Amino acid sequence: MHPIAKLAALTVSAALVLAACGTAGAPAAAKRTIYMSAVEYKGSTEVAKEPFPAQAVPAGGGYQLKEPKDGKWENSTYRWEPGTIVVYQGDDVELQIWGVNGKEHPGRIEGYDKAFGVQRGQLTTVSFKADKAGVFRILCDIHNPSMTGTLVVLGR
Ligand SMILES: [Cu+2]
Repeated sequence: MHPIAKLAALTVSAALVLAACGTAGAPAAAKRTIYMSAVEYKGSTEVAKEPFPAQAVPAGGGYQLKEPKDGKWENSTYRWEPGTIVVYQGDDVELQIWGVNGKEHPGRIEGYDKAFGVQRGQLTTVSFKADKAGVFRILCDIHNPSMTGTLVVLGR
């Protein structure tokens, strides 16, 4: 498994273990400021080294593959970074999201009716009370399905 994938799996595992442990020892509600970014991972190589992929790119805008130009081809994917955030129910959450790549990202948090927009080179603040426990998707409406993060709200 790729080290990044392993780290992501461990992060999700840790969140699930915390969720399964229940409420014993949960800290008092607090303000949680979490710093995130809207990023685009890019990779490239030459046709002479690796053939251009024949597999179609999944629809939704989250994955991009550029046809070879001057013998070189590129690919990229958009992500929220970090992809998983964990808070406790009752916390006042403030997401500070910096737009690194992509002109804009119309985002929203499912289950919290929270919509927001992130622009390149700008900081967007998303504030809400985590009053519902559960696992919620953080979506970008134009970079599906890769730009899907996870908000884990641990119950009390
Ligand atoms: Cu996006």
